[in-house]
Amino acid sequence: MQRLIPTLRKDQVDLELLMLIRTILAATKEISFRVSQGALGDVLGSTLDENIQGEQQKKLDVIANQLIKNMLLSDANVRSIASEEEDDVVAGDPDGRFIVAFDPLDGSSNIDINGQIGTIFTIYPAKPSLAANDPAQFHQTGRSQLAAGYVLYGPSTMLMLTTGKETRCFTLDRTHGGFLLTNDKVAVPEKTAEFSINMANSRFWFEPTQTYINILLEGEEGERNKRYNMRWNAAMVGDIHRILVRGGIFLYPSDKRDPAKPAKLRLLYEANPMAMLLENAGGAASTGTENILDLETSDLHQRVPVIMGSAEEVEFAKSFYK
Ligand code: FDP
Repeated sequence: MQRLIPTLRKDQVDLELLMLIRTILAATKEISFRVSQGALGDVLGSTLDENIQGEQQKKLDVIANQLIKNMLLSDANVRSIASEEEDDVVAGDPDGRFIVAFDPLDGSSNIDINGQIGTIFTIYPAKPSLAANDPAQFHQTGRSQLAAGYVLYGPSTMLMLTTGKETRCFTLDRTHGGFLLTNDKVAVPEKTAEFSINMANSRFWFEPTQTYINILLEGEEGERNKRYNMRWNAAMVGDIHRILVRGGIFLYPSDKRDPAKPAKLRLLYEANPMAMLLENAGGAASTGTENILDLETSDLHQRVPVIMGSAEEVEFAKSFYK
C-alpha cells in the first residue's frame, strides 16, 4: 500500500506544501493517540471557558488547538493561522508562503460519548503584501484552497485529503505510525436516498427547507418516488465522511432560532474544506443559492447555510431556495 508522501509526490504537490501537510498530520496523530486513551488520558470533560462564539470549550478542543498551533508555528512556511478556538489571527513567520485555518476538534458533543470526532483543515496561499497578523489574509474564496482535508478519529483514524486533484482517503497504520492510501479516487454516488439534518430544529426552518424535507419524508408516495433514510452524527466530519463513502445529502440550513446567528457552520474552516473535498469527489456544495466555494470570506468566524453531498440530490434541494 502506498504511503502518504510518495502519493503527494506523485501528485506533484509543491515540496513546501507537502511538508506543511505532514506537519499538520503529525499533530493529528498525537490527537488520535490522546482520543484513543479517553478517560485514561484525562482529555474528557469541559473547561470553564467559552470560545469567541459563546460555545463552552471541551478539554480536548483546547488540547487539540494547542497541539496544532504549536506545530504550525514551528513551520517557517506558515504566515498566518486561524482556528475555531482562537478569537483572532495568530501570526506565524512574516515571510511564510501559506496560511492555515482549522477546526481542531469538530463534533465536540461527541467527545465524552466515544463518538466520531475529527480535525478539519485548509491551506491557502498567503498574500505577500499583507502582514502575518492581518485577518484579510483569509479574505479569499474557497476556490483558492491549495489543500483541504480532515482526520476522522473513529474506530480507525482516517485522513481525507485533496490537493486540487482527486479526493483521496488514507488510513492511519498504527503499526508503523503513517497514513496509507486506502482509496485513491473517492467518488460520491450522484444519487442518494439518505439525508442528514437535525430534525429537532424543524419548527425553526424557513419554508424552502420545510418543503424539501417534507418531500423526502413522503418517500415512495412523494415526488421523489423513493424511500429515504435519515442519519445524524452530530459531527459534520462524521456525516461528510459517510457521504464521501456512500453518498447522501447533509444540510445545516439557516433557521429562525436566533436572529443573531441565522446559520451554524463556519465558512472558513468547516464549509470550505468539506466543499472542496466533495467537489473533487464528484459531489456538490451550496448555500441553497450559491456555490460555497465561490463565497469570499469576510470574517474569520463567519457562518453559512450548508447543503452538500450527492450532486443530483443537492441540485434538487437547491430548486426550493430560488
Ligand atoms: P459541534 O458544535 O459539536 O462541534 O461544528 C459544528 C457542529 O458540531 C458540527 O460538527 C455538527 O454537524 C453540528 O455542529 C451539530 O449541531 P447540532 O448541535 O444541531 O446537532
